[in-house]
Amino acid sequence: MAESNFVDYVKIYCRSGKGGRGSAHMRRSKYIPNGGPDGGDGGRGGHVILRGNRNYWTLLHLRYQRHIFAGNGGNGGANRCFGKDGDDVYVDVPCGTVVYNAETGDYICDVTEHGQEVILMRGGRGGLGNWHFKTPTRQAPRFAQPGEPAVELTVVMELKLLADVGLVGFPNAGKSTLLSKLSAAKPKIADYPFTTLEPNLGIVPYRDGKSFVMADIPGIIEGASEGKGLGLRFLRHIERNSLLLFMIPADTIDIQAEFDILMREITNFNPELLDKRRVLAVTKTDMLDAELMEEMEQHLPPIPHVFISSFTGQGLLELKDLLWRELNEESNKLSSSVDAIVHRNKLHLEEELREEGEDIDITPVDADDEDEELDEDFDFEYIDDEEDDDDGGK
Ligand SMILES: Nc1nc2c(ncn2[C@@H]2O[C@H](COP(=O)(O)OP(=O)(O)OP(=O)(O)O)[C@@H](O)[C@H]2O)c(=O)[nH]1
Ligand SMILES: [Mg+2]
Repeated sequence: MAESNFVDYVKIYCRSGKGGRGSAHMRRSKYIPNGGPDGGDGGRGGHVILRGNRNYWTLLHLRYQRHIFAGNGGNGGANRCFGKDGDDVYVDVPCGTVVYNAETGDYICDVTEHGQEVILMRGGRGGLGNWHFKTPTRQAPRFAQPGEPAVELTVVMELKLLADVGLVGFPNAGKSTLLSKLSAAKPKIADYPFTTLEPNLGIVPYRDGKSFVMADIPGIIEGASEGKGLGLRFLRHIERNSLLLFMIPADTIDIQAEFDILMREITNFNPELLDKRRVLAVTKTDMLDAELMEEMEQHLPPIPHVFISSFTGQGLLELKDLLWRELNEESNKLSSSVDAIVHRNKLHLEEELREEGEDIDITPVDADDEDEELDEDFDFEYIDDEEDDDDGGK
């Protein structure tokens, strides 16, 4: 899926800025020969900050950005001059981005709202200048604090779509057709399995100007949680939905069995998904008559259900009512479920990388390269050996 514009996975090497050094300058002017220490503090290193931006829908803009560096803090100067703070780097990400440590797979943070800012990596603090260290008995400290080092880390950013309703079903169940009927989205529809290769979102208008968001993800087959079909790649997009709408065609021989397979796959993927509300839609009912429907009703799984047909429009209003009712159950608000969601650590990271062909080697750029250059203009007066240790403490 190399050419696809739907990018929901990127790996980036990030580094915050290091703190500037404090200055160890001694004041000397024409008529003040021993002016005492007047070295200023170093500036703070720049942070790497993630910012939620609702104008982005995918991580496409970060696809070819392999490195993100924040600016280093400036060194302190004579006359108690502070060093300049390093430039912060803002990384705009779509709402719903989750960040993991690429080496250990640990969950780091989560950006869910427009304008939300999360400091991914803090810049190092600047060092204190020598005038902080003067005491009555040590009037000329010829040392200052170095700045804190930068933090570097390779992170994986994953997009988990923020939708209210997630459509879950086997390929060809009619998921995309339903989305195209209920919303203005225009997903590809065809009578072969795996028509949908990447998730589609649609806004479903409801009464009185209200609306909710529906996500159509590629079909799930038995073994999907182990990587069959399109695998678990897209299952994460239903992790955040507050409600799962199961879709099973009316011509299925054993609806209960299909439902069980779908349940098994999503629970294998993430057991937390069991806590979500579930609704069943029996689709394509234009192929059934009323008698058959009644008979079928007795063998359905024990969750709220509707019979729908995207072709005739039968049951669609009823479905919207049911979805709206379920969405507004107090226990089921999207906001609360976003907070409550537990993002599993990415234990399966390696496999996933291989599967996605994303394992491009990101060589960390050596932070030490610039050190010499910075040290040159540093007005540090080296302390005589017999004097205090350079420990910077009071
Ligand atoms: N008779 C009938 N056919 C339907 C209905 N809804 C969808 N179909 C047909 O079912 C086939 C599959 O529909 P899609 O919407 O592409 O199914 P999907 O679940 O999105 O499938 P994948 O994207 O492959 O997972 C298409 O040929 C549709 O025309 C319906 O209500 N009645
Ligand atoms: Mg589809």
